Parts: sequence; structure tokens; C-alpha cells
Amino acid sequence: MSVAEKTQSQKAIDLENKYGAHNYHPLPVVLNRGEGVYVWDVEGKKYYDFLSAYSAVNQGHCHPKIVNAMNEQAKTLTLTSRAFHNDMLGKYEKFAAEYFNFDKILPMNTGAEAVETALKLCRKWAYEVKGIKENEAEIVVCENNFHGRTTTIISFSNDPVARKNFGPYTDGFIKIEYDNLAALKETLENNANIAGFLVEPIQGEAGVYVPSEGFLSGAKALCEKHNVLFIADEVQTGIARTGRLLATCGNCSCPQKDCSGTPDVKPDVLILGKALSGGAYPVSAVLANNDIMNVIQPGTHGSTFGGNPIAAAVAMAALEVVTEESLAENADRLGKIFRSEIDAFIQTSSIATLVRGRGLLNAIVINDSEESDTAWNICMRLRDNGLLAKPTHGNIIRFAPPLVMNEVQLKECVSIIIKTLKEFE
Ligand code: IF1
Repeated sequence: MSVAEKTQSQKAIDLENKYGAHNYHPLPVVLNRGEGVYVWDVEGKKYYDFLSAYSAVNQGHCHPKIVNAMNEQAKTLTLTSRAFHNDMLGKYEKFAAEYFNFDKILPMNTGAEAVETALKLCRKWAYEVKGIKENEAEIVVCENNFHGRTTTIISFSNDPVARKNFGPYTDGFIKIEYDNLAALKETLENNANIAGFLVEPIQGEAGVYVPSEGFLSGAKALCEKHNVLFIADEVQTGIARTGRLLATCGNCSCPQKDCSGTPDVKPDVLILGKALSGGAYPVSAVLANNDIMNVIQPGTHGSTFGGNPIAAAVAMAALEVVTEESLAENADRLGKIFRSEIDAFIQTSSIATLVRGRGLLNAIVINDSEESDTAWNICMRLRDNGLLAKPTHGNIIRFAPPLVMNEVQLKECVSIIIKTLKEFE
């Protein structure tokens, strides 16, 4: 590779450093093409994508059906705002509401916007339906949560880097330990003003923490008992990522009718984003039944781009791909192979201590401290070996490929991962 070629990446990185805010520390690779499970850098090197843009590209990069839907709509009508109707929104709302088995959907754009929308919906329901005194509603959240980066959301984060110097913070949140039903029970029994419980069915950023069997169903039962809304943030775990259409599932239209995994836990409020569009366009949503969603009246909430015609076309295509290509079953089957093969390696490894996850949302825990840069260094070597992944912490690497991966590709990736880990033994 000539020196001139090598500077292509550096030129792109230099432009970002000079003209862009330094709000990320990306792996030093500059991508310019994506197709299915693969991405290419500006030097033409091909990689397996094992991050999927933080589980937004579940349907694979540049899926033809999704790209075509976006292109066709973009040539016809891109945006009307909600000041007027258009021919796409109602069609999409019906499609999505039936797909996830809810009465209504409130369309937004980013995951954080959808989380904020769910928080507002929960508070408004608390005052106008449950009867909590105005401005006294509390929402229970979990330690080590990640729900986005708005001021309200980081107000209930315990990540010092995400919070520092962004105060004053928004009140009205109570933190409990994740996967601790007793803590939730105690909180609900001793606070009459609890409006909702916001939870990730699997804590992704925290390091792919899968809760104990019974946690989600137990939490839902406690919420029902205390007339508290169970709010599932499935921005990262949804859309077939964990081997079912939703990690909470909930009588959805998933073809996996048996759902041999966690029993159905239908949320009162469902938050979606990321792969709702297959990574082609910012699309997020909040779904709920009428007894909750009908507290939203004209003028109480909105967004210029929320539910725009391109988002509608893209999201319907993205959801059709999930069903047509049986992505939930594929994620379930390949995820079991991934964890089984990595677990076998771990039995005799001194560098990897644990693999955990559901479907194709997995993480490998590295035998070093959270403050170390070992996970980063392993990801740098994975990049050299043709696979892109990123640490969530100094000692945890998330592995989340597009759900369109086949068994041959998965096994090749497992070989690359094991070969790379052995370099650090
Ligand atoms: C970043 C993390 C992942 C999310 C859940 C809401 C949102 C996210 C469960 C907000 C977004 C993204 C954000 C991105 C990196 C990535 C991430 F590392 F930040 F935590 F995936 F784990 N709920 N997660 O995971 O959705 O507003 O971004 O569309 O901010 O660094 P968004």
C-alpha cells in the first residue's frame, strides 16, 4: 500500500479533528462503503462489521429493499411536517401499530427523542389518568442505564463522563439497582407518586447485562400491581437483535410464536429506534394503547421530521425485511453458536473470562481492569484482522453483527476473534 493511499484515511481523520467537535473517540478506520455484513475502508480493505452502528444496521448495510423504498419516496415527497396530512403517515402508523400489537404509535426521529417522548407521556398519564399531584411524579430507572444524551436523560445517568458539567439536572427520577426486583418492590410500596419504570431489557452500554430469568416479568407484575407504567427501552434490543422481535416480545407479530425464551412481557410503553429504519435514516417511535396514548392532544408534543414520508417508507420496508428474512430466528440460532464457540475457547483462555448476551447482542469480558486499554488494543488488532468491534468499557467488548449474517460468515468471524484474542494470551 503506497504512502499516498495511506494518507486517504489520515486526511479524513484530520478533517474531523479540525472541523468537528471531539465528542467521540472512534477506532482509527475510515469507511466509505457498506454492503450486508461488510464495510470497506478508503484504502479498499474489507471488514466484517461487528458493531452494526450500535445495532442500527440489523438488516445489513444498504439493504436493497430499504434503500429502494428510501429512494422512491425521496423522489416523490420527503417532508410535509405535521401541519398537513400526507399519504404515508397513516399507512405507516397502521402498519407499525399492528406489527407490534399496540393501538397507537407516536413517530419521532432519534432514540433519545423517543425516550424523552415516553417520559413526557408517562408523566402526563400520571397526572391526568392515575391522579398523581402535578409536578410530583417520579419515574424509576436503573443504575448503569443508557437511554441517550439529552439533559433530562443524563440527569438520571450515573456515568460521570456523560453527566459532568451539564447541570442543573432534571428532577423526578429514582434509581434502583438493575435486575433487583426487591429494590423495585420496596420503591413501589413506599412511594405513592411513582408514574413509571423505565428499563432496558438488556443493558447494552453497561456491557450487555442480561437480567435474571423472571426480572422483566416480575417487574411488569409489580408495575401492574401498583398502577405504574412499564416502559421498555428497546432502542438497542428491539427489531430482532436479541433473537426475538423484541427482547420483551409481548404477543407481537414475531413469527417465533413459541418464544421459548423469556416469557412475554408486554410493555405499557414501547420505545424503538436504530434498526426501526435498518440504519438508513433516523426513525424512532413510542407505542402504547389508547388509555395511555390518548393523553397526547394537539399541541402537547411534536417534531418537524417525526413520521415524515421517507421515515414511513423506510421503516415499513425495514420491518418487512425482518419478517421476510426471519432475522429473529437467525439471530437466535447464530447467537447460540457464537456464545457456544467463544465459551469453549474461554475454558482454556487467560485473556477472555466470560461471554454473555442474547441473540446477536453479545459481549466478551476481558481479563483486565475496567480502566485498562486492553479491550481497545484487542479491537485495534481485530481491525487489522478484518473485523470491526468496539469496547463498551476497558475490559468489555460488544459483538453485534448485522442479523443477515450466515453461519459460514459467523464461524469465520469466531475464528478471527479467537485468533486475535490468542495474541493477548
Ligand atoms: C452514543 C451507547 C449504545 C440506546 C438505548 C436510547 C438510545 C441509545 C438503549 C439513544 C443509543 C447509542 C448512542 C451512541 C452510542 C450508542 C450506545 F454506547 F451510547 F450506549 F448503543 F449502547 N436507548 N445508543 O442504546 O438513541 O438518540 O442515539 O438514537 O450516544 O454514543 P439515539
